[in-house]
Amino acid sequence: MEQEVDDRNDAVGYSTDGDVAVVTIANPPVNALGYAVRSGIVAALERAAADPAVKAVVLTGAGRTFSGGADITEFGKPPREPGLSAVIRHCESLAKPVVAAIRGVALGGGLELALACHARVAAPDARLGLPEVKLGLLPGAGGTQRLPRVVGPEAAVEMIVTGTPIAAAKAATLGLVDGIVEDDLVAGATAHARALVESRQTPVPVRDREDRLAATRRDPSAFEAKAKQLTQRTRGLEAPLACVRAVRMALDTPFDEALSRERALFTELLDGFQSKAQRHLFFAEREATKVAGVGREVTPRPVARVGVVGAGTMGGGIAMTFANAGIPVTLVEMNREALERGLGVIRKNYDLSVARGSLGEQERDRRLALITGSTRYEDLAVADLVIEAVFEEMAVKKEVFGRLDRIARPGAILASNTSYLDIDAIADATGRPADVVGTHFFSPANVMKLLEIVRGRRTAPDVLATLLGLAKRIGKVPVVVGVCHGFVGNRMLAARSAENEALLLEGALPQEVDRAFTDFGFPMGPFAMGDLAGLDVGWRNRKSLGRTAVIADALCEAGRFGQKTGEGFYRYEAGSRRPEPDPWVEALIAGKARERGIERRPIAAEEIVERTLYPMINEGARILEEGIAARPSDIDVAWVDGYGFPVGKGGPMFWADHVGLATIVERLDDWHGKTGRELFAAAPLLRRLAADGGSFAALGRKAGAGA
Ligand code: 3H9
Repeated sequence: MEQEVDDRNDAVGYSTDGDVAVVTIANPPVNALGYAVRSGIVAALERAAADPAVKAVVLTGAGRTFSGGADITEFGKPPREPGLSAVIRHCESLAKPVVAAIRGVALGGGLELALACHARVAAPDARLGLPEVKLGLLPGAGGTQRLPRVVGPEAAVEMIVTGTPIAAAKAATLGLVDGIVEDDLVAGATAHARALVESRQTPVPVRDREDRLAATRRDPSAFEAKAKQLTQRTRGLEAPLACVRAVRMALDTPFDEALSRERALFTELLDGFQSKAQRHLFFAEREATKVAGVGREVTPRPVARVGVVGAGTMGGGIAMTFANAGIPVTLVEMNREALERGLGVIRKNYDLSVARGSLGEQERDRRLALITGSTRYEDLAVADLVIEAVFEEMAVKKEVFGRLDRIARPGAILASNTSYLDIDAIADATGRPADVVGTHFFSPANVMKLLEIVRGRRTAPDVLATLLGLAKRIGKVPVVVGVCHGFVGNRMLAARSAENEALLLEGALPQEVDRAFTDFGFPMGPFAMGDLAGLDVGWRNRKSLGRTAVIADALCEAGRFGQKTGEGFYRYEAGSRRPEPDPWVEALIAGKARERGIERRPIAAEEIVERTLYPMINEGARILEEGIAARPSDIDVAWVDGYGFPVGKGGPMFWADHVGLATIVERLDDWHGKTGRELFAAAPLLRRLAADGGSFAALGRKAGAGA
C-alpha cells in the first residue's frame, strides 16, 4: 500500500491501495469527531474525489476503534465548521463509493458517519450503537433518520431509546453491516469497495432508501407499541421521548425537513439541565477512576481466580458478578446446607434469566461451571482476591480475616464487603494490612453498578489499582472512598433518612413522602424501599445499637416486616409487590403523634425535599471536608449508580449547585433554628462555598487538578 500520510492534518490519515483511498481517523483515545477530525475527513474525501486514479474510499479508525462519536468536550463551546452534518453530507454525496471499516466501536456520531457511507463492514468484535440518550441527547447528525432506513423503524427506535450498542453479528442480521471481516479488516473493506466499483451499480445513499419504512408507514401500530413500551419508565427524562419523536419523523416527514427538526431537538436537549447533568456523570464516572497515589506507574496485581466467603444474598451476587465476567470463583460457606442453599439461589437466578430470554442455556451452564462451592477455607489458597461477605459484625469479620491471613497465598488481596465497619480494624486482624481493602457491593450485587472501594490507612496502591481495573472487567463503576461509618453512600443515606419518622409524626403519610421522592426522580421512596428490604433488618440493627424509631418499631412489633409479610408501611395483596396505602398505618401514626402531643399538619413535597435531601447534601459536604471522598463528582457517581439518584439531576452535589448553595444553607439554617437538630447544622465547607458564591463543581475542578 502506498502510504501518503497527510501532514497537514495529524487527526486523519490518507493513503492509497491501488484504486482505493484509505482514510483513517487517528484521534486517540476513541477517535472522537472533533474539529481536526471533521476537517480532516472533508479534506481527505475531496482529495479522493479529485484523484481520477481513485475509484472508491475506505473510511476507518486507527488503533482499536472506529469512532466513539462527537467530541463531547466540544459541547457547549461555539460550533466550528465543518460540523458533523456537513461531513456526513459530503460523504453521502461522494460520487465514489465509500465503505466504512468498523473495528472496536462505532457510537453516536461515529455510527451516523458510518451510516452515510455506501456500505459498512465490521470486525467480529465490533459494537455499533447510538448511545446519545445516555447523555440526555438524541442522535443529532441524521441518526434518527438514517438508522430506521437501514434496520427498520422498530429496531431503530429500540437502539436509539435504549442507547445500548449491538454486536457485529446482530448488526449483520439487521442489515446494519454488509459483511463481517474475520482477518484484515481494511483489506476486507477494500475488497468490498472494489466489488462495488466493479458491479458498476452506484449504491443508493441511505437517505434515499425507503424500502424498510414502507410497512410501518402503512401500519405503524407495532412501532407505536414498541415506542410506548420503551418509554414507559423514563422517570421524567426528556431525551427518550425526544428520540421517539425524531424516529417517528422518518415515517411522516420529508428527509431534509426531518434532519433540521432533529437538529433543533438536539440543540434544545443540549442546552437543557438534564443533558448537562448526564454529561457531568459521564465524565464523573471516568474521573472517579483517577485516584491520588495510584498513577499509571502502579502495576495492578493479576487476578485469575476469586474467592468469596459467605454464600448469602451478597456473597452469591458477588460470585455471579465474577462468573458473568468469565472469572472463576470459589464460594465458601460454613456448612453444606448453607452452601447448597446459596448455590441453589444462584442457579435459580440464572434460570430466571434463561426463562426471560436474557441469557442462553449454554451461557448459563458456562457461568455456573465457573462457580465452585466449598465448605473448606483451605480451598481459598488458590485465589488472587478473596472477598468476605459474612455477617456484619466486627468480631465475626476479624475471625474470618485471621483465618484468611493464614490460608491466602502471599500477595492475595483480602477484601471485605462490609457496608459500615472500620477496614483498618479489620486489617489489624491480619499480618498483611497493606493487602486489605473494602469492596462494598450493592444489592443485588450482580445488577447494581456501583462498587465502593474502601481505602484503608495502609492499603497498598497496587491493591487499589487492581480493584479499579477489575471493576471495569466486571462492569462496575468504582468510587474510592475513605474509612468512616457507612463510607460515602450509607453515611449520606442515614442523613437522608433521619427525618423520616419526624415527617410522619408531624403529618406526612408514607405514600406522600414516597411520592415526593418518585416525583423527584428516585425509582422508589424510602418507605416502599424499607418494605422491600425488610423492616426487621433495621429493627435488629437499632436494637443492637440501643436506638428506637417510633413508627418502624411499632410496625415490627406488630409483625409487619414489609413485603415478605404482606404488610409494612403499606399493605400488599397476595402475590403483588404494589404498595397499597393502609388505614391501619395511618391510624398508628396518628395515635403515636397524639401520645407525643404533636399536632399533625399537611406537609408539602417541598418541605419533604428540604428535610431529607438538604441534610444529605450537608453530609456530603462533611464527607468532602474529611477527605472521605476525593471530589464532589465521586459522591454523585456513588449516589446515581448505587442509590437510584435520578441521572437527569446529575447526583446530589451537582443538583445542589443547580439549586444554589446559598439557598440550601438558608433552608438548613431555618430548620436548624426550628428543630435544633444537629442534622441541619450547615457544614463549614458548605457555608463557606455559599458565602463566597462558590460551587461544588468549582471545588471539584480544584480537586481534579491536585489529584
Ligand atoms: C454524539 O455523537 C452526538 C451526535 O449524535 C451529534 C453531534 C452533532 N468525546 O470510556 P473510556 C474519553 S454524542 C470526548 O474510559 P473505554 C473519555 O472521557 C457522543 N471524549 O474508554 C476518557 O477520557 P480520559 C456519543 C470521549 O475504552 C477516554 O476517552 N458517543 C468520548 O472504556 C477513554 O474513555 C458516546 O456517548 C467522546 N465521545 O470506552 C460514546 N468518548 O481518559 C461515549 C470517550 O481523559 N464513550 N471519551 O478520562 C464511550 O461510551 C466510551 O468512552 C467508549 C470507550 C466505549 C468509546
